[in-house]
Amino acid sequence: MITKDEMIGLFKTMLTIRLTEEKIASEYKKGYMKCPVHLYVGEEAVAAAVIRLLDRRDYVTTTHRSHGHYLAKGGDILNLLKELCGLEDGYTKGWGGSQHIFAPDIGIMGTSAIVGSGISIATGIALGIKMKDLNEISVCFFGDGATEEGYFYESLNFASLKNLPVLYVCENNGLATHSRIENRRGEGVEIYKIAASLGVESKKINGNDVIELYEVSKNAVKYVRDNKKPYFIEALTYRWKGHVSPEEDFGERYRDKNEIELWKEKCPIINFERKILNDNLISKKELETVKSEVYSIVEENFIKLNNIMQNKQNGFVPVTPY
Ligand SMILES: Cc1ncc(C[n+]2csc(CCOP(=O)(O)OP(=O)(O)O)c2C)c(N)n1
Ligand SMILES: [Mg+2]
Repeated sequence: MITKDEMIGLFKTMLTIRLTEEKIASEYKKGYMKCPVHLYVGEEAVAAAVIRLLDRRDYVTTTHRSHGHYLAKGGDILNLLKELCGLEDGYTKGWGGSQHIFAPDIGIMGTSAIVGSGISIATGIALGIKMKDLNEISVCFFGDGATEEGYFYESLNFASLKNLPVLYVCENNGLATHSRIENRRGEGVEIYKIAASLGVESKKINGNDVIELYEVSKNAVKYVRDNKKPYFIEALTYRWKGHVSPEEDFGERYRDKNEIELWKEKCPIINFERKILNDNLISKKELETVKSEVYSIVEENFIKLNNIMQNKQNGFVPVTPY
């Protein structure tokens, strides 16, 4: 049973990610942000639920679509924005940009644009944890496309063989750039079953239902930590925005607007909000207070960024001229 504090925490994290991502999308046209952005809008429940169950010392690796994981792990909003602008005081001193955030102080051990690479890094971290006999766990987020890379098979096989404390979280949005999963995998092939065939305990769940995610992840995190063995979660979800664009991209022959609209009805945040209000787990007033708190925090960070960038306007050159 989920407590009220946990519920509010999940809501705050999902909303922080959503508002930050939407604001990045709307500010992008100002031209301050110098790197490509792969936005996480629509998939927030996965990062919020899994990462809330981790300790600060636990390790996370993620992908080109990493802002949500970074924010859920406690990453500072302004530092992320500075990184997107190529500023020297961003998390990777402006060199990494959106796709290469590295924040070891909060356990973000690297995000990478090389699809699938985080899976092997997380597995290596888990091997290190085991060799040092530590109690941390290694958690790895990646997309369905990454499961088609060699890293996936080699890493899961190794983690299974060596009993490594690693939680693999596949965010299956059914898309890899503009390629649909049904055009990439044989009929009836299920990703979580591939993991199981390699000897890794695995489960497929609704990645838009934050409560189901939280409950399954709670067991998974405990399983990995207590047994020092790998676990695999396949979370079914969907990205609303373009693969690498602040805009929605439909009509590119890989999906139509109707499909995005159908998934919007399954919005993880709105549905969670509806549920907790209907079940009287929180009052409307209390929820409004939480919302305006999150809204103000996100807004304040963008105001700070705009001030910084306006002061730099004359002759500003980002560290990495993308
Ligand atoms: C090794 C490698 N191959 C191809 C690419 C180009 N690429 C970038 S993102 C991407 C799709 C990844 O899809 P998925 O893993 O499902 O993540 P999603 O974008 O859906 O979150 C591809 C093919 C790459 N960056 N690295
Ligand atoms: Mg995908």
